[in-house]
Amino acid sequence: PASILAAKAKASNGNSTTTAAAPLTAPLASLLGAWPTFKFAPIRESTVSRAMTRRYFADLDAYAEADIVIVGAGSCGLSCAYTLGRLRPDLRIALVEAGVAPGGGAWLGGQLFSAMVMRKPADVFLSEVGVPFEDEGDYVVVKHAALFTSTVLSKVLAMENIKLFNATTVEDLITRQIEGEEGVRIAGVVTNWTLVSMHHDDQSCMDPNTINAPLVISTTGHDGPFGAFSVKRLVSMKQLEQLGGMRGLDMQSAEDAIVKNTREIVPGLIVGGMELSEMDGCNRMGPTFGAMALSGVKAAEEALKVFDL
Ligand code: AHZ
Repeated sequence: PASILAAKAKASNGNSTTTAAAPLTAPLASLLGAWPTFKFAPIRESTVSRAMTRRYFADLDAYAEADIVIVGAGSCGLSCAYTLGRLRPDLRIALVEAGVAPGGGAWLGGQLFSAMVMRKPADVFLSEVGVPFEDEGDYVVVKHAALFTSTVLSKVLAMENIKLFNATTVEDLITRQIEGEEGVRIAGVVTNWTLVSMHHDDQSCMDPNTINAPLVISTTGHDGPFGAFSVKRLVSMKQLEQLGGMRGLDMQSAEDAIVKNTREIVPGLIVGGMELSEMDGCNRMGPTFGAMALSGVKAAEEALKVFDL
């Protein structure tokens, strides 16, 4: 029945495609036409509550001590998580994202347009994760930015050693004094539900939670309601004198600079993606995403170097 439905759909819209119809798997196909006798398996409401909360609290417990925390699950943070997760399935990686929907600005290619542009050689990352693209010579085009984001996201979420804590904001950094030196080492993050973080001005004392980790990778994007979080905090805690401030748009130079400068800023804190433009005073690149993917890859490489992992 499934292949008949697919064939009918093709016939009715009149569009001819070269893609062959793919039959549904037998268990799903067996539902088609069987709705009159259809019934879900039984369940009690508390079972659903426990199925969710038991797992979430087990994750909170396990990830209270992580190996790496990635702050921000935009295009850079997700690319970094993918690379680390592939190379080191033994590391426990917490990915903390303020939004309910991970992906940052990478659900659209630019303005409200769908297609996402990546300059070569960032196409190697698309091939690695299995995102199809059109080759236009020096650059490639993914038909919808959401295809990039959802594909990388699905790979990251499927990795056993990565937990995404979305709707969770990093409110502060955990610091340790380095013995005999002036500076601090970053030793984890301070978290809160994003909805709580947004109400610190009108509700009193809603204390946060913490994740200890020897390494934090911050990819919170350029300044905005949530962006450039870690580098701004480094200034307010006097670990950095001032930020360079993101410069105007220069596609040609901006992407190389972001990838090359992706690095450990203070001990225990690597910064990548557009957060780095605020730190270093780099140009923005606007709607071309290759640097975000490859800055994520470089941040992963730097992370493994820092800890000699
Ligand atoms: O919600 C933010 C977004 O998903 C998240 N984030 C920010 N602050 C956070 C905090 N705790 C937890 N304190 C936080 N999460 O970080 C993510 C940043 O994603 P993004 O897409 O904004 O940044 P990116 O550096 O990955 O990609 C930038 C894409 C841009 S901006 C740009 C330009 O303006 O010219 N060009 C490109 C390609």
